[in-house]
Amino acid sequence: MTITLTAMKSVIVGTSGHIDHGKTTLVKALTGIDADRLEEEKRRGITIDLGFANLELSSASTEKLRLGFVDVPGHERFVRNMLAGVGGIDIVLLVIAADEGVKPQTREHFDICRLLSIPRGIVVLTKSDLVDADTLEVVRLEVEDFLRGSFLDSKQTPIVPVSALSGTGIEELKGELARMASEIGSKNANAIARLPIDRAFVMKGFGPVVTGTLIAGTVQREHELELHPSGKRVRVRGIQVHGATTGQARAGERTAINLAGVTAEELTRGMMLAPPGTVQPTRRIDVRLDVLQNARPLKHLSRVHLHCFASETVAQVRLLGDQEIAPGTSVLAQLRTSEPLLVLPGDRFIIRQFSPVVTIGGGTVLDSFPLPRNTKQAASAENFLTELERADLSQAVVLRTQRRGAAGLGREEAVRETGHPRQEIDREAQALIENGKLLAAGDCLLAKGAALEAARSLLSELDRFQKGNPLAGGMAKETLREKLDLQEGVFSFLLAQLASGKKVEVQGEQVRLAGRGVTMTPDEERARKTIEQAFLSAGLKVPLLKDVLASLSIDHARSQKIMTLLLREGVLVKLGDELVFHRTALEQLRRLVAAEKAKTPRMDVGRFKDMIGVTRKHAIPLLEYLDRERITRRVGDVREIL
Ligand SMILES: Nc1nc2c(ncn2[C@@H]2O[C@H](COP(=O)(O)OP(=O)(O)OP(=O)(O)O)[C@@H](O)[C@H]2O)c(=O)[nH]1
Ligand SMILES: [Mg+2]
Repeated sequence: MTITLTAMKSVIVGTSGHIDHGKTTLVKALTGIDADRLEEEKRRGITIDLGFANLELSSASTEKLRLGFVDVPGHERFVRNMLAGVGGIDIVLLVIAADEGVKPQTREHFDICRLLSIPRGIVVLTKSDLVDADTLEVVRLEVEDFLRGSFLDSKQTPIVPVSALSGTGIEELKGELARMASEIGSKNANAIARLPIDRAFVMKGFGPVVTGTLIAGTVQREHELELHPSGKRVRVRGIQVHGATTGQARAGERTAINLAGVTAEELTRGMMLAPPGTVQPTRRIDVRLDVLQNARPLKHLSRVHLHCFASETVAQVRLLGDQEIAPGTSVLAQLRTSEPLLVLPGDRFIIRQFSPVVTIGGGTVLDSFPLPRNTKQAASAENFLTELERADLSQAVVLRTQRRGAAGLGREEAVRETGHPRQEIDREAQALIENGKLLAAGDCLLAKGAALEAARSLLSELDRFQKGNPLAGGMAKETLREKLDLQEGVFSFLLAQLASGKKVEVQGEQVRLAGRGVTMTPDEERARKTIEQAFLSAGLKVPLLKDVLASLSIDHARSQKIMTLLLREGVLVKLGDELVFHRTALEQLRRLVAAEKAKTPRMDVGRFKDMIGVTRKHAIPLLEYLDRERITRRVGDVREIL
């Protein structure tokens, strides 16, 4: 026997429409499932919260289709619940009762679907049994008129009259659903997984369970996920897709996850699950904002309710330029939310008036990590967003790198900002580096212009320092980096570039302009010779450093610098606070001690003193020096010559 595994395509269908127009009844007629699961819903005969059902269909090409239904409430007071379910749906069933026609929540739900860019839908005229053929025709014309020019224009999408009572039209509707569902392309299962939680509850014997429509990526059993916005790490203990246990859920599936590592109290609707350490919630979002034709003008600093997928929060609207947005227009704006929110570029959202609460607009997330800006920078932010709006991933990476200037864009930041997985970012970055559009500075991406500018500042900073400190012979790398306020990776990259271009010379921890070492005046040069000579001729019986310096004709600060230079070059060696030796003297000492080994391999301090003729005060530091240099080794009170 051979087993053929038929790939099942999952498609999410959401209902929409005015209260009592027959949404829940329609879902039941299609699936056999009553989506009203709350006792109160049954008692009052209305839907209050989201309901779920599923149905398997075969398309004309016998492809297996699994339809997950999200049934929403029509009551105007429960639009917020409707909003929690409508994000992530593939097909909307706009339900309009034939005996009532277009009503307020028909309009509001339709506006919401449009603003969320729900890609396709079917208009269902329910309760067709309650009207005669002429009335049905009139309603159909009214509905066609209402939807003209929209994504539900009757030229591209069917209007199906049904009666749940008699069953008329139900099979036809299933046929339309199957046809439409089979046209939907498969979703990207490799994207960063995101599950907006629309329900959280405890299942006896299992613990906390969350449900939602997996809007992107794949979730696997036993994997770790991060709960946003709390940042809590949780483990996937079990997964169900459409009520069946499975090892993984993929984008587009109605998913229930049994979680470990979290209590039910820590879970609520509106939270989002994603792979750990990839994406992050934010409170500032730059968006394209559309205000509905029938809304009031939306003023700068207005407070609104913001809905995105299952989440809901209050946000302040900050306009970039104008003082208000006229109805029926669209502008770029920033939303500052009162709660942190996990959103990514391209996500759609809805805004509702603060009070009275009605839907007034919506839009698209462009940038969930805008850089801080003042009013003067608003214009450049507007340019950035306008370009970003049209950009593909590669262009977005370039734009986001450019705006970071010399700070560069870390790859993890690129993941967080774009919402694309690291692999994709690396692939785009590689191509951009290869074709010369961006530079790789360690883990950072750097725009060419920014790199050139930073290199220029580096050289001029170095030049300024070296001019001011001619005896320093260069600048400490770390000081220069801090001065320029550059990240480690970017700084080392620039130094390496400038060094290979023979613009600078790096020596240990020091950097200097190429060919620009120490420059000395004639009296400094003389002082240097004097110091060196003083120690050279003294051998091991060295004079006090302060006496040598006092004998010079130059000021203390300059003589100190010359000392530093001599020490750095290794001409002089410092063995104590005031104790300095010439390199040659120490070399002679090493030879002397090594030769001494033939006579006797051990010596105490006394013998060492006699051997080289110095006081105990000098003998000890010299012996310690020899220990460090591994010429001798201390064993108790004596030194063993190695
Ligand atoms: N005659 C007739 N009655 C219907 C039909 N469909 C629904 N109804 C009735 O209309 C009433 C409302 O139906 P629901 O399915 O609860 O309406 P709903 O759109 O889900 O309502 P909310 O969820 O509260 O917005 C119920 O009494 C149904 O029996 C139909 O095709 N024909
Ligand atoms: Mg209902």
